[in-house]
Amino acid sequence: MRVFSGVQPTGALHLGTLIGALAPWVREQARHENLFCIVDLHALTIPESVHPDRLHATVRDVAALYLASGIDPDHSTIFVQSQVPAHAELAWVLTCVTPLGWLERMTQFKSKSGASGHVGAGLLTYPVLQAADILLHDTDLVPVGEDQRQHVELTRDIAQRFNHLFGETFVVPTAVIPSAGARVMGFDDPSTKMSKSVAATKTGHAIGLLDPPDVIRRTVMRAVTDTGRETRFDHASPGILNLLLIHEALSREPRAVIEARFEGRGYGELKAAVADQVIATLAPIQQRFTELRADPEALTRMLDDGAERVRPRARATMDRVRRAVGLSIPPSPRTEGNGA
Ligand code: AQP
Repeated sequence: MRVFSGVQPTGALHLGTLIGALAPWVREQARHENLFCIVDLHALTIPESVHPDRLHATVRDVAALYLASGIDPDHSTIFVQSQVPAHAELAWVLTCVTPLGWLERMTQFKSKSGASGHVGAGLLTYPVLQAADILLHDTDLVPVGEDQRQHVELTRDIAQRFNHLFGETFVVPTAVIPSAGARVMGFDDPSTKMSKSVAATKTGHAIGLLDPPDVIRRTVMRAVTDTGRETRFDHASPGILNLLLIHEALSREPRAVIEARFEGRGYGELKAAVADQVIATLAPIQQRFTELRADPEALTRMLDDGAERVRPRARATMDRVRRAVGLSIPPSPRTEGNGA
């Protein structure tokens, strides 16, 4: 099976990104052929939040966090989306076959366009770029957090519509959502998904993967909860359930074991245990990140190499797409010297 997934370099990666995406990628990577992308074109979707002087460094930091979290470059290819221009080329073709109503229905578009002062067209169409990211590489499986399920469903719809209009061209991919921790909520508000953009403006919302232990402990201890003592998964209030789910995702213990541990204890004990667990999980990641970051050239070389490895398949898919819709096929890069 070929796996594709990615993260936007839009800010500090948080515990939700680790539990919902990076950790499941690492757990499954030996079983599949994996492509893990840093989707920097997506980072332009809200231009007001782009920092041109920092984007490049953020991309490298995300690459270092992939490696530090356990992505093994011998099993998995890591590359930067904008280094493979076929992603943008395919996105245009797919935009032309995507009905406007499908995009207007996306819940992320609705929530982000409501929060943004002015709405760029990219905010509406970026799920099509995401579809192109996935379909370009003949992806079978897309491991993502729950918030991305709708976008992978859209990708399937776009692939099927294209195949119907122009003949079998794309593999129709399947979303893989983790059974534990698919939607980590904000510590300040357990009704909102933990997200980078909220974390950038509110303290106490998220735990960044590079946060020091004292910040982690403070954030967890101040997590919004109710005033009761209920620590069973099925009966807990949203704030406590969020802590229990984080505990479950990090410890990989059965729910019954976790419930027995905290039965009849106060919320303080649960919070302290979760804080300890998050600190212990992040410590080796942070140490490895610091080592990797000390050699930015090595990270750049790895990313260049990753883009080189994925270009031939990207080119083959684009040749298939061009043939299907009747566009001419450009000459081979071997004779012309230009990549896909
Ligand atoms: N809170 C979360 N719980 C579980 N999984 C999550 N993911 C993100 N937040 C959570 C998963 O992480 C992967 C990468 O996401 P992304 O950073 O590319 O985009 P996003 O989902 O839009 O993340 P944010 O933090 O909300 O970023 P902003 O604020 O920039 O939009 C995906 O698999 C996602 O499901």
